[in-house]
Amino acid sequence: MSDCIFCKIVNGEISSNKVYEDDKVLAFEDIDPQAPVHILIIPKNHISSIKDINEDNVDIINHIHLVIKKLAKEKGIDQDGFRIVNNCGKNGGQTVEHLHYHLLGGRHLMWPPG
Ligand code: D5M
Repeated sequence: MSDCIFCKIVNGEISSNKVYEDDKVLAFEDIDPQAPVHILIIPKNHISSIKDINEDNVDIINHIHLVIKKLAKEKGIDQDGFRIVNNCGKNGGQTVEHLHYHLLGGRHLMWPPG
């Protein structure tokens, strides 16, 4: 989508600190990190939110989870634990309308979220 920040990151119009890339997924450091490790994992194809996941594109969710597992290990946060966050819609706190998962780790994370 032409006015989507994350699509612009995928196509190189906006730079990012990439940590992983394959044909389906891109992962990069969050611009406003909330933990020592804070990575965003996104599908390269534009999907606005989890609400647009269906039978035809649900495989990307499995793939993203495998990438998260790999990144958690690479970043050394798999032993002590980490958190995956997907914000959906206004009340969920979603600010960028391109499906993304936050991978947060490297410190003890509080619960419940604010
Ligand atoms: O999370 C959207 C997240 O996207 C938020 O943590 C900031 C991050 N963000 C926004 N622009 C950029 C760029 N250009 N690079 C890296 N990270 C970025 P949400 O769940 O929608 O609130």
